[in-house]
Amino acid sequence: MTITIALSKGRIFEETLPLLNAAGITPLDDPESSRKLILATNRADVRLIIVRASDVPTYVQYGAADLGVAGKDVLNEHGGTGLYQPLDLNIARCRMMVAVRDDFDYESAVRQGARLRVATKYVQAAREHFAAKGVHVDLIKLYGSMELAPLVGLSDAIVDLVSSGNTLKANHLKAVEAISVISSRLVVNQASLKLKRVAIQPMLDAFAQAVKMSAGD
Ligand code: PRT
Ligand code: MG
Repeated sequence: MTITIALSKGRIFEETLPLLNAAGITPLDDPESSRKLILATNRADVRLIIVRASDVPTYVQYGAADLGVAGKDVLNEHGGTGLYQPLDLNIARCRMMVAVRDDFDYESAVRQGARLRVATKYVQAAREHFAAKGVHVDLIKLYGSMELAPLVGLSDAIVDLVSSGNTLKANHLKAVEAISVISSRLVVNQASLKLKRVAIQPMLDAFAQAVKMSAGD
């Protein structure tokens, strides 16, 4: 019985490593230097697959991976169909925010009931946020580099993730609203959890224990 875990390169892989170690799993390759998309681990029955961050829920939903780690942002856009989400791993933390150009008066635009053009990768989250506020928006779907959109007149505002705030600052943008706090979740294929419970449950327990330890209690 092989267990396949889907991860994305970069911060998710790096911040999941200590949790994998706590569960006795060590990858035999580094995805940053290896071109392999399937990584063996010290355990013959556990392998990792490296996919785009936004593709993690899809691999797990269809059972191509049994487990995965995905940001709440990604899970919200995906919808979560077929996924069991037992654990907030409390990693890759950031905030989803509305941002505009430094010189844009967002408050008065909202107060005047202006129709705002909002560029974002997070169309679902943006739609929900502005609908709840009663603000009319035209959403423009982008796949990255949202920060550019207000600078070249594509949009009035963006909805993006912010951690240090340096990217906004470097592009003369300011955050004007917080939408939600984001962290990454463990996701599990619902059928895998039933059929491979003997192998998966100890991993879930080890992850939960490691998360608890890193929270300092
Ligand atoms: O890069 P790719 O298009 O493949 O996908 P991705 O950008 O979704 O993947 P990745 O690895 O960059 O992010 C994976 C997950 O990390 C996201 O789904 C989030 O849940 C989480 N995360 C945490 C972040 C950030 N912090 C973050 N700061 N994801 C992206 N960013 C970006 C943000 O979009 C902005 O462009 O970093 C920039 C802002 O950072 P600061 O530090 O300048 O504020
Ligand atoms: Mg990225």
